Amino acid sequence: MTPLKLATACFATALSALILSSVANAGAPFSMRDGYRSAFHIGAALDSRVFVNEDPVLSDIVTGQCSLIVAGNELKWESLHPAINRYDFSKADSFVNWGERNGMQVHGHVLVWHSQTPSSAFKDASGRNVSRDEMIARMQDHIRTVMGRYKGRIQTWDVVNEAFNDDGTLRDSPWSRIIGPDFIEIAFRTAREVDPSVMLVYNDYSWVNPAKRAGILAHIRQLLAKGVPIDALGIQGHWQLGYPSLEQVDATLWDLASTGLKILITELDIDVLPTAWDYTGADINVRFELQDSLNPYRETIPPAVLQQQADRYAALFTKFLEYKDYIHTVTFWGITDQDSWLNNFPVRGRTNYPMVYNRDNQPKPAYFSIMNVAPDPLVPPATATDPYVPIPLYRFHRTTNNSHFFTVTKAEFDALSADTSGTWVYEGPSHHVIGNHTQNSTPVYRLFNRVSGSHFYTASKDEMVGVLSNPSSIFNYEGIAFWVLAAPIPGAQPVYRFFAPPSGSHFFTINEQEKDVLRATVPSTQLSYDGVAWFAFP
Ligand code: 9MR
Repeated sequence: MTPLKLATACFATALSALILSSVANAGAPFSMRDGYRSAFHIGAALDSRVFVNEDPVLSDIVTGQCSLIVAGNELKWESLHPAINRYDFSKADSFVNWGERNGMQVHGHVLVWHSQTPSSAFKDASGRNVSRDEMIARMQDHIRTVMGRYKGRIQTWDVVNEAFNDDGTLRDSPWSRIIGPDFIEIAFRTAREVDPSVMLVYNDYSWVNPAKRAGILAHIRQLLAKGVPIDALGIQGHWQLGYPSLEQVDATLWDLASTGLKILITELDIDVLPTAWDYTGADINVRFELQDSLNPYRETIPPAVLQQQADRYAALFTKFLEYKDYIHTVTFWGITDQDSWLNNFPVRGRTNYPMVYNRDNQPKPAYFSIMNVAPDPLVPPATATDPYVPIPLYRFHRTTNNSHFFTVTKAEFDALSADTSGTWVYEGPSHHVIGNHTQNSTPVYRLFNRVSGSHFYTASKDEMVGVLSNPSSIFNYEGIAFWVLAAPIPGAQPVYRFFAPPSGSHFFTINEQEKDVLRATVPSTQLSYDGVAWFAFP
Protein backbone atom coordinates (compact mmCIF):
# COMPACT_ATOMS: atom_id res chain seq x y z
CA MET A 1 0.00 0.00 0.00
CA THR A 2 1.38 3.43 -0.92
CA PRO A 3 1.59 6.06 1.85
CA LEU A 4 -1.17 8.04 0.19
CA LYS A 5 -3.54 5.09 0.06
CA LEU A 6 -2.70 4.19 3.62
CA ALA A 7 -3.49 7.71 4.79
CA THR A 8 -6.78 7.60 2.94
CA ALA A 9 -7.67 4.25 4.39
CA CYS A 10 -6.90 5.46 7.91
CA PHE A 11 -9.01 8.52 7.40
CA ALA A 12 -11.83 6.41 6.05
CA THR A 13 -11.68 4.28 9.18
CA ALA A 14 -11.65 7.29 11.45
CA LEU A 15 -14.53 8.77 9.53
CA SER A 16 -16.43 5.55 9.71
CA ALA A 17 -16.03 5.46 13.49
CA LEU A 18 -17.32 8.99 13.72
CA ILE A 19 -20.20 8.17 11.42
CA LEU A 20 -21.09 5.01 13.31
CA SER A 21 -21.64 6.86 16.53
CA SER A 22 -23.64 9.65 14.99
CA VAL A 23 -25.85 7.44 12.84
CA ALA A 24 -26.48 4.98 15.64
CA ASN A 25 -28.53 7.70 17.34
CA ALA A 26 -30.31 8.71 14.18
CA GLY A 27 -33.21 6.29 14.18
CA ALA A 28 -34.75 2.97 15.02
CA PRO A 29 -32.39 0.01 15.23
CA PHE A 30 -32.40 -2.89 12.84
CA SER A 31 -34.38 -5.34 14.92
CA MET A 32 -35.64 -8.93 14.76
CA ARG A 33 -38.37 -7.94 17.19
CA ASP A 34 -39.65 -5.34 14.73
CA GLY A 35 -39.25 -7.56 11.69
CA TYR A 36 -41.39 -10.27 13.32
CA ARG A 37 -43.69 -8.05 15.36
CA SER A 38 -46.87 -9.29 13.69
CA ALA A 39 -45.85 -12.96 13.95
CA PHE A 40 -44.36 -13.93 17.32
CA HIS A 41 -42.10 -12.77 20.12
CA ILE A 42 -38.36 -13.04 19.60
CA GLY A 43 -36.67 -14.23 22.77
CA ALA A 44 -33.19 -14.94 24.13
CA ALA A 45 -31.82 -16.97 27.00
CA LEU A 46 -29.64 -14.74 29.17
CA ASP A 47 -26.89 -15.49 31.61
CA SER A 48 -26.07 -13.38 34.64
CA ARG A 49 -23.60 -11.22 32.72
CA VAL A 50 -26.64 -9.42 31.33
CA PHE A 51 -28.90 -9.04 34.32
CA VAL A 52 -26.37 -9.05 37.20
CA ASN A 53 -23.27 -7.52 35.56
CA GLU A 54 -25.31 -5.38 33.16
CA ASP A 55 -22.85 -6.09 30.31
CA PRO A 56 -23.63 -3.13 28.04
CA VAL A 57 -22.96 -4.83 24.69
CA LEU A 58 -25.03 -7.93 25.40
CA SER A 59 -27.76 -5.83 27.01
CA ASP A 60 -27.98 -3.66 23.90
CA ILE A 61 -28.34 -6.71 21.68
CA VAL A 62 -31.16 -8.11 23.80
CA THR A 63 -33.04 -4.85 24.27
CA GLY A 64 -32.63 -4.05 20.59
CA GLN A 65 -33.59 -7.44 19.20
CA CYS A 66 -35.91 -9.19 21.65
CA SER A 67 -39.28 -8.81 23.29
CA LEU A 68 -38.91 -11.81 25.62
CA ILE A 69 -36.21 -13.18 27.89
CA VAL A 70 -35.57 -16.38 29.79
CA ALA A 71 -32.81 -17.12 32.31
CA GLY A 72 -30.51 -19.92 31.12
CA ASN A 73 -30.04 -21.26 34.64
CA GLU A 74 -31.04 -18.89 37.42
CA LEU A 75 -34.67 -19.97 37.87
CA LYS A 76 -33.83 -23.67 38.02
CA TRP A 77 -34.38 -25.51 41.27
CA GLU A 78 -30.68 -25.86 42.12
CA SER A 79 -30.14 -22.12 41.61
CA LEU A 80 -32.94 -20.66 43.69
CA HIS A 81 -33.83 -23.55 46.03
CA PRO A 82 -30.44 -25.04 46.92
CA ALA A 83 -31.56 -26.80 50.11
CA ILE A 84 -34.96 -28.03 51.06
CA ASN A 85 -35.67 -25.24 53.55
CA ARG A 86 -33.67 -22.52 51.82
CA TYR A 87 -34.49 -20.33 48.87
CA ASP A 88 -32.09 -17.79 47.37
CA PHE A 89 -33.75 -15.41 44.97
CA SER A 90 -30.93 -12.93 44.53
CA LYS A 91 -30.10 -13.74 40.89
CA ALA A 92 -33.65 -14.65 39.93
CA ASP A 93 -34.82 -11.28 41.25
CA SER A 94 -32.15 -9.48 39.22
CA PHE A 95 -33.34 -11.33 36.13
CA VAL A 96 -37.03 -10.50 36.59
CA ASN A 97 -36.22 -6.89 37.51
CA TRP A 98 -34.03 -6.53 34.43
CA GLY A 99 -36.82 -7.86 32.23
CA GLU A 100 -39.35 -5.48 33.70
CA ARG A 101 -37.05 -2.50 33.49
CA ASN A 102 -36.51 -3.21 29.82
CA GLY A 103 -40.14 -3.83 28.95
CA MET A 104 -39.66 -7.55 28.20
CA GLN A 105 -42.02 -10.46 28.46
CA VAL A 106 -40.44 -12.80 31.00
CA HIS A 107 -40.46 -16.58 30.53
CA GLY A 108 -39.88 -18.79 33.58
CA HIS A 109 -37.62 -21.81 33.13
CA VAL A 110 -38.23 -24.20 34.88
CA LEU A 111 -40.29 -25.56 37.81
CA VAL A 112 -40.18 -29.38 37.63
CA TRP A 113 -37.25 -31.10 35.94
CA HIS A 114 -35.13 -34.13 36.79
CA SER A 115 -31.95 -32.23 35.97
CA GLN A 116 -30.37 -29.32 37.87
CA THR A 117 -32.44 -30.25 40.90
CA PRO A 118 -30.31 -31.17 43.93
CA SER A 119 -30.59 -34.84 44.88
CA SER A 120 -31.38 -33.69 48.43
CA ALA A 121 -34.71 -32.41 47.12
CA PHE A 122 -35.82 -36.04 46.85
CA LYS A 123 -34.28 -37.42 50.07
CA ASP A 124 -34.91 -37.39 53.78
CA ALA A 125 -32.30 -36.74 56.48
CA SER A 126 -31.06 -40.31 56.32
CA GLY A 127 -30.56 -40.15 52.56
CA ARG A 128 -33.57 -42.25 51.60
CA ASN A 129 -36.17 -41.21 49.04
CA VAL A 130 -39.06 -39.37 50.69
CA SER A 131 -42.62 -40.67 50.48
CA ARG A 132 -45.00 -39.80 47.63
CA ASP A 133 -46.95 -37.43 49.90
CA GLU A 134 -43.82 -35.67 51.09
CA MET A 135 -42.55 -35.34 47.51
CA ILE A 136 -45.83 -33.86 46.34
CA ALA A 137 -45.70 -31.43 49.25
CA ARG A 138 -42.14 -30.40 48.36
CA MET A 139 -43.00 -29.95 44.70
CA GLN A 140 -46.06 -27.89 45.55
CA ASP A 141 -44.13 -25.77 48.01
CA HIS A 142 -41.55 -25.07 45.30
CA ILE A 143 -44.15 -24.15 42.69
CA ARG A 144 -46.14 -21.98 45.08
CA THR A 145 -43.09 -20.19 46.43
CA VAL A 146 -41.35 -19.54 43.12
CA MET A 147 -44.38 -18.79 40.95
CA GLY A 148 -46.01 -16.88 43.77
CA ARG A 149 -43.01 -14.61 44.17
CA TYR A 150 -43.17 -13.56 40.52
CA LYS A 151 -46.94 -13.60 40.11
CA GLY A 152 -47.97 -11.07 37.50
CA ARG A 153 -44.35 -10.51 36.47
CA ILE A 154 -43.66 -13.76 34.60
CA GLN A 155 -46.10 -14.37 31.76
CA THR A 156 -45.13 -17.88 30.62
CA TRP A 157 -43.72 -20.75 32.71
CA ASP A 158 -42.13 -24.07 31.78
CA VAL A 159 -43.95 -26.10 34.41
CA VAL A 160 -42.55 -29.52 33.50
CA ASN A 161 -39.46 -30.14 31.36
CA GLU A 162 -38.26 -33.30 29.57
CA ALA A 163 -40.50 -35.88 31.24
CA PHE A 164 -40.43 -38.37 28.34
CA ASN A 165 -37.98 -40.79 26.76
CA ASP A 166 -37.10 -40.92 23.07
CA ASP A 167 -39.50 -43.85 22.58
CA GLY A 168 -42.38 -41.79 23.95
CA THR A 169 -42.63 -43.55 27.32
CA LEU A 170 -42.50 -41.65 30.59
CA ARG A 171 -38.95 -40.99 31.73
CA ASP A 172 -37.74 -42.88 34.77
CA SER A 173 -36.77 -39.98 37.08
CA PRO A 174 -37.02 -39.25 40.79
CA TRP A 175 -40.30 -37.45 39.99
CA SER A 176 -41.93 -40.40 38.26
CA ARG A 177 -40.41 -42.95 40.66
CA ILE A 178 -41.42 -41.22 43.86
CA ILE A 179 -44.71 -39.55 42.93
CA GLY A 180 -45.73 -41.64 39.91
CA PRO A 181 -46.86 -40.54 36.43
CA ASP A 182 -49.35 -38.07 37.90
CA PHE A 183 -46.55 -35.72 39.00
CA ILE A 184 -47.17 -33.87 35.71
CA GLU A 185 -50.86 -33.41 36.41
CA ILE A 186 -50.25 -32.29 39.99
CA ALA A 187 -47.57 -29.82 38.89
CA PHE A 188 -49.83 -28.15 36.30
CA ARG A 189 -52.85 -28.02 38.61
CA THR A 190 -50.75 -26.46 41.36
CA ALA A 191 -49.28 -23.92 38.96
CA ARG A 192 -52.76 -22.91 37.79
CA GLU A 193 -53.90 -22.35 41.37
CA VAL A 194 -50.99 -20.00 41.96
CA ASP A 195 -51.47 -17.86 38.88
CA PRO A 196 -54.59 -18.27 36.72
CA SER A 197 -53.33 -15.82 34.10
CA VAL A 198 -49.94 -17.33 33.34
CA MET A 199 -49.34 -19.48 30.21
CA LEU A 200 -48.36 -22.96 31.45
CA VAL A 201 -45.95 -24.84 29.19
CA TYR A 202 -44.82 -28.45 28.83
CA ASN A 203 -41.30 -28.25 27.35
CA ASP A 204 -39.15 -30.96 25.70
CA TYR A 205 -36.56 -31.77 23.01
CA SER A 206 -36.66 -34.27 20.11
CA TRP A 207 -40.33 -33.65 19.30
CA VAL A 208 -39.34 -34.29 15.68
CA ASN A 209 -38.87 -37.94 16.59
CA PRO A 210 -42.29 -39.45 15.69
CA ALA A 211 -42.28 -42.02 18.51
CA LYS A 212 -41.45 -39.46 21.17
CA ARG A 213 -43.95 -36.97 19.76
CA ALA A 214 -46.75 -39.53 19.61
CA GLY A 215 -46.06 -40.68 23.16
CA ILE A 216 -46.02 -37.17 24.63
CA LEU A 217 -49.07 -36.03 22.67
CA ALA A 218 -51.10 -39.08 23.71
CA HIS A 219 -50.25 -38.30 27.31
CA ILE A 220 -51.01 -34.59 26.94
CA ARG A 221 -54.36 -35.31 25.26
CA GLN A 222 -55.34 -37.53 28.19
CA LEU A 223 -54.42 -34.80 30.62
CA LEU A 224 -56.32 -32.17 28.64
CA ALA A 225 -59.38 -34.47 28.56
CA LYS A 226 -59.21 -34.55 32.36
CA GLY A 227 -59.10 -30.77 32.49
CA VAL A 228 -55.42 -30.44 33.40
CA PRO A 229 -54.49 -26.82 32.70
CA ILE A 230 -51.77 -27.07 30.04
CA ASP A 231 -51.73 -24.03 27.74
CA ALA A 232 -48.75 -24.54 25.49
CA LEU A 233 -46.08 -26.93 24.26
CA GLY A 234 -42.42 -25.94 24.14
CA ILE A 235 -40.20 -27.24 21.36
CA GLN A 236 -36.62 -26.73 22.47
CA GLY A 237 -35.16 -26.63 18.95
CA HIS A 238 -31.55 -27.67 19.58
CA TRP A 239 -30.99 -28.46 15.92
CA GLN A 240 -28.24 -28.95 13.38
CA LEU A 241 -27.43 -27.85 9.84
CA GLY A 242 -28.94 -30.97 8.30
CA TYR A 243 -31.21 -32.29 11.02
CA PRO A 244 -34.13 -32.29 11.42
CA SER A 245 -35.46 -31.90 7.90
CA LEU A 246 -37.99 -29.17 7.17
CA GLU A 247 -40.54 -31.93 6.60
CA GLN A 248 -39.90 -33.22 10.11
CA VAL A 249 -40.24 -29.73 11.54
CA ASP A 250 -43.44 -29.24 9.57
CA ALA A 251 -44.92 -32.55 10.77
CA THR A 252 -44.02 -31.59 14.34
CA LEU A 253 -45.59 -28.14 14.16
CA TRP A 254 -48.67 -29.60 12.49
CA ASP A 255 -49.17 -32.26 15.16
CA LEU A 256 -48.58 -29.86 18.03
CA ALA A 257 -50.86 -27.21 16.53
CA SER A 258 -53.59 -29.83 16.17
CA THR A 259 -53.82 -30.11 19.98
CA GLY A 260 -55.20 -26.57 20.02
CA LEU A 261 -52.40 -25.52 22.38
CA LYS A 262 -50.00 -22.68 21.69
CA ILE A 263 -46.46 -23.53 20.60
CA LEU A 264 -43.26 -21.96 21.87
CA ILE A 265 -39.90 -22.53 20.22
CA THR A 266 -38.05 -22.28 23.51
CA GLU A 267 -34.35 -23.01 22.96
CA LEU A 268 -33.36 -22.50 19.33
CA ASP A 269 -29.76 -22.94 18.17
CA ILE A 270 -28.12 -24.46 15.10
CA ASP A 271 -25.06 -26.58 15.85
CA VAL A 272 -22.58 -26.45 12.94
CA LEU A 273 -20.10 -29.05 14.19
CA PRO A 274 -19.95 -32.72 13.20
CA THR A 275 -22.36 -34.77 15.27
CA ALA A 276 -20.75 -36.86 17.96
CA TRP A 277 -21.75 -40.34 16.84
CA ASP A 278 -25.44 -40.32 16.11
CA TYR A 279 -26.51 -38.28 19.07
CA THR A 280 -29.06 -35.57 18.23
CA GLY A 281 -30.83 -35.03 21.54
CA ALA A 282 -30.27 -32.49 24.32
CA ASP A 283 -29.86 -34.77 27.32
CA ILE A 284 -27.07 -33.04 29.19
CA ASN A 285 -25.97 -36.27 30.84
CA VAL A 286 -24.73 -37.55 27.48
CA ARG A 287 -21.11 -36.50 26.77
CA PHE A 288 -18.36 -37.54 24.37
CA GLU A 289 -14.55 -37.21 24.31
CA LEU A 290 -12.96 -34.27 22.51
CA GLN A 291 -11.24 -35.27 19.25
CA ASP A 292 -9.75 -32.96 16.60
CA SER A 293 -12.10 -34.31 13.94
CA LEU A 294 -15.02 -33.20 16.09
CA ASN A 295 -13.65 -29.65 16.41
CA PRO A 296 -12.85 -28.55 12.85
CA TYR A 297 -13.41 -24.77 13.18
CA ARG A 298 -11.26 -24.08 16.20
CA GLU A 299 -9.68 -21.00 14.61
CA THR A 300 -12.26 -19.84 12.12
CA ILE A 301 -15.39 -20.99 10.34
CA PRO A 302 -15.48 -21.19 6.50
CA PRO A 303 -17.90 -18.73 4.82
CA ALA A 304 -19.62 -21.65 3.11
CA VAL A 305 -20.64 -23.06 6.49
CA LEU A 306 -21.88 -19.67 7.65
CA GLN A 307 -23.93 -19.51 4.46
CA GLN A 308 -25.36 -22.97 5.11
CA GLN A 309 -26.32 -21.88 8.60
CA ALA A 310 -27.85 -18.67 7.28
CA ASP A 311 -29.94 -20.63 4.77
CA ARG A 312 -30.95 -23.03 7.50
CA TYR A 313 -32.11 -20.28 9.86
CA ALA A 314 -34.01 -18.57 7.03
CA ALA A 315 -35.74 -21.83 6.09
CA LEU A 316 -36.73 -22.47 9.70
CA PHE A 317 -38.07 -18.96 10.24
CA THR A 318 -40.01 -19.27 6.98
CA LYS A 319 -41.51 -22.48 8.34
CA PHE A 320 -42.29 -20.82 11.69
CA LEU A 321 -44.08 -18.04 9.82
CA GLU A 322 -46.38 -20.62 8.20
CA TYR A 323 -47.45 -21.50 11.75
CA LYS A 324 -47.41 -17.98 13.13
CA ASP A 325 -51.02 -18.21 14.29
CA TYR A 326 -49.97 -21.00 16.67
CA ILE A 327 -46.45 -19.92 17.61
CA HIS A 328 -46.18 -17.55 20.54
CA THR A 329 -42.41 -17.15 20.75
CA VAL A 330 -39.17 -18.09 19.03
CA THR A 331 -36.39 -17.95 21.62
CA PHE A 332 -32.67 -18.33 20.95
CA TRP A 333 -30.80 -20.36 23.56
CA GLY A 334 -28.08 -17.76 24.14
CA ILE A 335 -26.99 -14.55 22.48
CA THR A 336 -23.55 -14.96 20.90
CA ASP A 337 -21.49 -17.94 19.74
CA GLN A 338 -19.19 -17.35 22.71
CA ASP A 339 -21.85 -17.99 25.34
CA SER A 340 -23.57 -21.01 23.81
CA TRP A 341 -23.82 -24.23 25.83
CA LEU A 342 -22.94 -26.04 22.57
CA ASN A 343 -19.26 -25.16 23.03
CA ASN A 344 -19.39 -27.85 25.72
CA PHE A 345 -22.07 -30.24 24.59
CA PRO A 346 -22.10 -33.09 23.72
CA VAL A 347 -18.30 -32.75 23.63
CA ARG A 348 -16.52 -30.40 26.05
CA GLY A 349 -14.20 -27.66 24.82
CA ARG A 350 -15.21 -27.28 21.18
CA THR A 351 -15.55 -24.02 19.27
CA ASN A 352 -19.11 -23.93 18.04
CA TYR A 353 -21.04 -21.26 16.13
CA PRO A 354 -24.73 -21.91 16.81
CA MET A 355 -26.09 -18.39 17.37
CA VAL A 356 -26.81 -15.44 15.10
CA TYR A 357 -24.22 -13.14 16.75
CA ASN A 358 -20.53 -14.00 16.53
CA ARG A 359 -17.77 -13.92 19.15
CA ASP A 360 -17.21 -10.22 18.43
CA ASN A 361 -20.88 -9.56 19.24
CA GLN A 362 -21.59 -8.78 15.58
CA PRO A 363 -24.61 -10.08 13.64
CA LYS A 364 -23.73 -13.05 11.42
CA PRO A 365 -25.06 -13.93 7.96
CA ALA A 366 -27.70 -16.00 9.79
CA TYR A 367 -28.98 -12.84 11.45
CA PHE A 368 -29.45 -11.08 8.12
CA SER A 369 -31.01 -14.12 6.49
CA ILE A 370 -33.59 -14.15 9.29
CA MET A 371 -34.24 -10.47 8.64
CA ASN A 372 -34.45 -11.22 4.94
CA VAL A 373 -37.55 -13.36 5.45
CA ALA A 374 -39.04 -11.15 8.18
CA PRO A 375 -42.65 -10.28 7.36
CA ASP A 376 -42.81 -6.76 8.75
CA PRO A 377 -41.15 -3.52 7.74
CA LEU A 378 -38.17 -2.84 9.97
CA VAL A 379 -39.60 0.52 10.79
CA PRO A 380 -43.32 0.74 11.45
CA PRO A 381 -45.25 3.06 9.14
CA ALA A 382 -45.36 6.54 10.63
CA THR A 383 -48.36 7.28 12.76
CA ALA A 384 -47.47 10.97 13.00
CA THR A 385 -49.05 13.32 10.50
CA ASP A 386 -46.77 16.25 11.29
CA PRO A 387 -45.56 18.22 8.28
CA TYR A 388 -42.27 17.18 6.70
CA VAL A 389 -39.15 18.83 8.05
CA PRO A 390 -36.93 19.07 4.96
CA ILE A 391 -33.22 18.99 5.81
CA PRO A 392 -30.25 19.38 3.47
CA LEU A 393 -28.34 16.30 2.39
CA TYR A 394 -24.73 17.47 2.07
CA ARG A 395 -22.67 16.07 -0.80
CA PHE A 396 -18.91 15.59 -0.66
CA HIS A 397 -16.62 14.44 -3.46
CA ARG A 398 -13.84 12.13 -2.37
CA THR A 399 -11.14 12.98 -4.88
CA THR A 400 -8.86 10.03 -4.13
CA ASN A 401 -11.21 7.49 -5.63
CA ASN A 402 -13.80 9.70 -7.30
CA SER A 403 -16.63 8.61 -5.02
CA HIS A 404 -19.30 10.61 -3.17
CA PHE A 405 -20.41 10.80 0.42
CA PHE A 406 -23.79 12.10 1.60
CA THR A 407 -24.75 13.13 5.11
CA VAL A 408 -27.36 15.09 7.05
CA THR A 409 -25.24 15.12 10.19
CA LYS A 410 -23.56 18.31 11.29
CA ALA A 411 -20.68 16.48 12.99
CA GLU A 412 -19.84 14.65 9.78
CA PHE A 413 -20.28 17.79 7.72
CA ASP A 414 -17.87 19.64 10.05
CA ALA A 415 -15.31 16.82 10.09
CA LEU A 416 -15.11 16.59 6.31
CA SER A 417 -15.23 20.35 5.79
CA ALA A 418 -12.19 20.65 8.07
CA ASP A 419 -10.13 18.31 5.86
CA THR A 420 -7.25 20.26 4.31
CA SER A 421 -5.62 17.39 2.41
CA GLY A 422 -7.79 17.87 -0.65
CA THR A 423 -9.38 14.46 -0.23
CA TRP A 424 -12.85 15.81 0.49
CA VAL A 425 -14.45 18.56 -1.54
CA TYR A 426 -17.82 19.91 -0.46
CA GLU A 427 -20.15 20.17 -3.45
CA GLY A 428 -23.18 21.78 -1.77
CA PRO A 429 -26.53 20.30 -0.72
CA SER A 430 -27.44 17.41 -2.99
CA HIS A 431 -31.13 17.75 -2.25
CA HIS A 432 -33.47 17.92 0.76
CA VAL A 433 -34.51 14.81 2.58
CA ILE A 434 -36.86 14.45 5.55
CA GLY A 435 -35.65 14.90 9.11
CA ASN A 436 -38.67 13.36 10.84
CA HIS A 437 -40.45 10.02 10.60
CA THR A 438 -43.86 11.33 9.58
CA GLN A 439 -46.68 10.62 7.12
CA ASN A 440 -45.35 8.46 4.26
CA SER A 441 -41.68 8.82 5.04
CA THR A 442 -39.49 5.76 4.70
CA PRO A 443 -35.97 5.20 6.04
CA VAL A 444 -32.79 5.24 4.00
CA TYR A 445 -30.36 2.71 5.47
CA ARG A 446 -26.65 3.35 5.39
CA LEU A 447 -23.99 0.66 4.99
CA PHE A 448 -20.21 1.05 5.18
CA ASN A 449 -18.08 -0.67 2.54
CA ARG A 450 -15.03 -1.93 4.42
CA VAL A 451 -13.00 -2.43 1.25
CA SER A 452 -13.52 0.88 -0.55
CA GLY A 453 -14.24 2.95 2.56
CA SER A 454 -17.32 4.36 0.84
CA HIS A 455 -20.94 4.29 1.93
CA PHE A 456 -23.99 2.75 0.38
CA TYR A 457 -27.47 4.16 0.86
CA THR A 458 -30.70 2.33 0.11
CA ALA A 459 -34.38 2.78 0.88
CA SER A 460 -35.01 -0.90 0.15
CA LYS A 461 -34.96 -3.20 3.16
CA ASP A 462 -34.70 -6.20 0.84
CA GLU A 463 -31.68 -4.78 -0.94
CA MET A 464 -29.94 -3.94 2.29
CA VAL A 465 -30.59 -7.30 3.88
CA GLY A 466 -29.61 -9.10 0.66
CA VAL A 467 -26.27 -7.29 0.69
CA LEU A 468 -25.63 -7.98 4.37
CA SER A 469 -26.66 -11.63 4.40
CA ASN A 470 -23.91 -12.68 2.01
CA PRO A 471 -21.18 -14.30 4.19
CA SER A 472 -18.53 -12.63 2.03
CA SER A 473 -20.27 -9.28 2.53
CA ILE A 474 -17.88 -6.35 2.78
CA PHE A 475 -20.55 -4.11 4.33
CA ASN A 476 -21.34 -3.07 7.89
CA TYR A 477 -24.79 -1.87 8.79
CA GLU A 478 -24.64 1.65 10.21
CA GLY A 479 -28.23 2.62 10.82
CA ILE A 480 -30.89 4.88 9.40
CA ALA A 481 -29.24 7.83 7.69
CA PHE A 482 -32.36 9.94 6.98
CA TRP A 483 -35.94 9.67 5.72
CA VAL A 484 -37.35 10.04 2.23
CA LEU A 485 -40.54 9.24 0.34
CA ALA A 486 -41.05 5.87 -1.31
CA ALA A 487 -43.64 7.30 -3.72
CA PRO A 488 -44.05 10.69 -5.39
CA ILE A 489 -46.17 13.45 -3.86
CA PRO A 490 -46.67 17.00 -5.13
CA GLY A 491 -43.47 18.98 -4.69
CA ALA A 492 -41.23 15.91 -4.43
CA GLN A 493 -38.97 14.71 -7.23
CA PRO A 494 -37.21 11.45 -8.08
CA VAL A 495 -33.64 11.00 -6.88
CA TYR A 496 -31.55 9.03 -9.37
CA ARG A 497 -28.94 6.46 -8.48
CA PHE A 498 -25.77 5.49 -10.34
CA PHE A 499 -23.20 2.81 -9.62
CA ALA A 500 -19.51 3.60 -10.15
CA PRO A 501 -17.68 0.30 -10.77
CA PRO A 502 -14.12 1.70 -10.36
CA SER A 503 -14.73 2.80 -6.75
CA GLY A 504 -17.53 0.37 -5.96
CA SER A 505 -19.59 3.32 -4.77
CA HIS A 506 -22.94 4.90 -5.60
CA PHE A 507 -23.85 8.38 -6.67
CA PHE A 508 -27.21 10.10 -6.17
CA THR A 509 -28.68 13.19 -7.78
CA ILE A 510 -32.07 14.88 -7.89
CA ASN A 511 -30.92 17.04 -10.77
CA GLU A 512 -32.58 15.80 -13.97
CA GLN A 513 -30.03 17.56 -16.14
CA GLU A 514 -27.06 16.15 -14.25
CA LYS A 515 -28.56 12.69 -14.58
CA ASP A 516 -29.08 13.12 -18.35
CA VAL A 517 -25.58 14.48 -18.93
CA LEU A 518 -23.99 11.66 -16.94
CA ARG A 519 -25.98 9.03 -18.81
CA ALA A 520 -25.12 10.58 -22.15
CA THR A 521 -21.43 11.24 -21.60
CA VAL A 522 -19.96 8.76 -19.08
CA PRO A 523 -19.45 5.18 -20.22
CA SER A 524 -21.29 2.66 -18.10
CA THR A 525 -17.99 1.01 -17.15
CA GLN A 526 -17.39 4.21 -15.19
CA LEU A 527 -20.91 5.02 -14.10
CA SER A 528 -23.97 2.91 -14.73
CA TYR A 529 -27.49 4.17 -14.22
CA ASP A 530 -29.47 2.19 -11.59
CA GLY A 531 -32.82 4.05 -11.72
CA VAL A 532 -34.89 5.96 -9.15
CA ALA A 533 -33.59 5.54 -5.60
CA TRP A 534 -36.35 7.45 -3.75
CA PHE A 535 -38.36 10.68 -3.87
CA ALA A 536 -37.35 13.83 -2.03
CA PHE A 537 -37.31 17.60 -2.32
CA PRO A 538 -34.99 19.75 -4.45
O1 9MR B 1 -27.97 -23.48 29.00
C1 9MR B 1 -27.91 -24.28 30.14
C2 9MR B 1 -26.47 -24.50 30.48
O2 9MR B 1 -25.85 -23.28 30.86
C3 9MR B 1 -26.34 -25.51 31.57
O3 9MR B 1 -24.99 -25.82 31.79
C4 9MR B 1 -27.10 -26.75 31.17
C5 9MR B 1 -26.92 -27.80 32.20
O4 9MR B 1 -28.09 -28.36 32.63
O5 9MR B 1 -28.46 -26.41 30.96
C6 9MR B 1 -28.59 -25.60 29.87
O6 9MR B 1 -29.95 -25.40 29.50
C7 9MR B 1 -30.72 -26.54 29.16
C8 9MR B 1 -32.15 -26.22 29.45
O7 9MR B 1 -32.28 -25.85 30.79
C9 9MR B 1 -33.08 -27.39 29.13
N1 9MR B 1 -32.91 -27.85 27.80
C10 9MR B 1 -31.55 -28.13 27.39
C11 9MR B 1 -30.68 -26.91 27.67
C12 9MR B 1 -29.27 -27.16 27.18
O8 9MR B 1 -28.66 -28.14 27.96
